[in-house]
Amino acid sequence: MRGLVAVAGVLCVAVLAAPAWSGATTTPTAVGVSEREWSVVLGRLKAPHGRIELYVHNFGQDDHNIAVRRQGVQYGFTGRIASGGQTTLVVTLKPGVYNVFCSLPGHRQLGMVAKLTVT
Ligand SMILES: [Cu+2]
Repeated sequence: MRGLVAVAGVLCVAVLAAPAWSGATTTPTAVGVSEREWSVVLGRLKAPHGRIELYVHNFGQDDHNIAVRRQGVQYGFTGRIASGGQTTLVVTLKPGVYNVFCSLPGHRQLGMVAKLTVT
């Protein structure tokens, strides 16, 4: 009986460790995002498709936010982030090139945009 329990335990571990059947990326990818006047800098420029966690930090003196958009479709956005503040934005993205930018009026035009390539 004790041996049966041990085998069952090993099977459980094997199932948990097995890769996802879908083939999709299951481990979220963290991407740091630094904002200031007037730039958006990404900690990495490429990320595998799937769940992506953007850790956004506003190093600027003004309020900013972050939006993720591709070909006119918005995939996520945050509220205003005060100077010195930070927030996390979780998005699920397919392969493609996305604009990560501040959507407060005029800020993108001033340079607060970066491109994230999802592979
Ligand atoms: Cu801004």
